[in-house]
Amino acid sequence: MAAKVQPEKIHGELNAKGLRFGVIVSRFNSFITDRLLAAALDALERSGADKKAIDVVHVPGAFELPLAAKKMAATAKYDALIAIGCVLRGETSHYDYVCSETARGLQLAQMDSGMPIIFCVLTCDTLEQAIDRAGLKGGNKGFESGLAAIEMARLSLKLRAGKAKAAPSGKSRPR
Ligand code: INI
Repeated sequence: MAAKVQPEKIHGELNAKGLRFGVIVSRFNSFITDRLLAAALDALERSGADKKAIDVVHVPGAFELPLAAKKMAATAKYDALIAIGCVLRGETSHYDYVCSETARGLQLAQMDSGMPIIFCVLTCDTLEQAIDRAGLKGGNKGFESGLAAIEMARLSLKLRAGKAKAAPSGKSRPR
């Protein structure tokens, strides 16, 4: 009988030692974003990140997160970024524009730069829903984002190293 094929599992370890992080935080709804930030920093530091290896940048609102993230990614100083914001639905369509452009802009910045940018932007109908996700019933999305940043930073380093191994002479494999 043929031996079972065992696929190689590749993942990023949750070890932040030696990694550098940039965190961009929106001041709008700071009652929520301050709590998300504290939990994200807690996750990074408890996983071994050095305080001095984390830069925190503040922007006015969620809509400003993508540009700041793009500029930080361009410095190539970081292994991963975390974008923190909280958008609460109001009476007009403003909410929809802010949500969609923030998500789109962050994804574009991530894909253009190749640097992991973690989406820690709460998009909620009510303040209660946001509070639940910033340290109450729903846990804390900031903490989850910190862990996601570490995992993606490690995975990116691994995939980069794998690429170098596959094509040592700088020649890429034909597709
Ligand atoms: N910014 C937020 O981060 N959250 C919100 O809920 C919000 N609302 O509802 O208006 C918000 N608006 C500001 C926006 O992000 C920009 O800072 C502003 O439009 C200036 O560009």
